[in-house]
Amino acid sequence: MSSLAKVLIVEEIDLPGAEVYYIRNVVDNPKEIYEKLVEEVPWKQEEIFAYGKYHNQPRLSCFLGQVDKPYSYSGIVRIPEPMGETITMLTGIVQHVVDIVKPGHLKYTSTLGNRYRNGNDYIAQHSDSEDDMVANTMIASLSLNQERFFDFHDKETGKKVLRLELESGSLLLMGEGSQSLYTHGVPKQLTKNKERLNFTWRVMKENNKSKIKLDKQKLIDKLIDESK
Ligand SMILES: O=C(O)CCC(=O)C(=O)O
Repeated sequence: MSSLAKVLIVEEIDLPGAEVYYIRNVVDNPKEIYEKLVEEVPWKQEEIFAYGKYHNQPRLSCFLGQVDKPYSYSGIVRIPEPMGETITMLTGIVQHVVDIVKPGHLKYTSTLGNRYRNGNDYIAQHSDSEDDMVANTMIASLSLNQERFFDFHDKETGKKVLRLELESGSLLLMGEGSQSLYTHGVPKQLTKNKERLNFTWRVMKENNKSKIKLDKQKLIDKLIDESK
């Protein structure tokens, strides 16, 4: 069982117009947690819809949380699966840290997990859909095992303005301004060949089904397949 690290230093990241914090060593046993989550989480190779066709995402992923709050992005819709024991425990820790940094913050409903199998896996520059999330809530991003670069690009100029290296056991909090002014992404890093897990906790809106862009037959097939 994990516990919250005893001393937390909240580093304010200098990104003009955006509220971003970085906190190292939020959990005291990241390696053990990583190993549990590789086993416990229903990792999937998802497809995204881009340039008129479906492509495999360059990583594995999962979406866990409250079942009435699906999440749609990149032409796909994710129906949440239940949080297992370890993610439920981590949700408590993440919520606790966020309650300290941002008193009165809403309760997290969901977490999106990404599993980067090696340095070839990545997530392209993007910003997370604010329409699907409750306004003025923070995305809380926990990294486990392999450290990887995490880049912010200015949306207006398209230029890279900040590179962080997210360490195992660290939590990055992205608040107001971080999605509207910047994109973020984890580039390929061929020298970093250990596996990395990342979970981003979000406060999702009550019912965002109207945003579903996936074509209906694909969604029906997916639901039938998942219920087998
Ligand atoms: O892996 C990461 O650190 C970032 C993940 C991310 O940007 C996302 O899930 O939207």
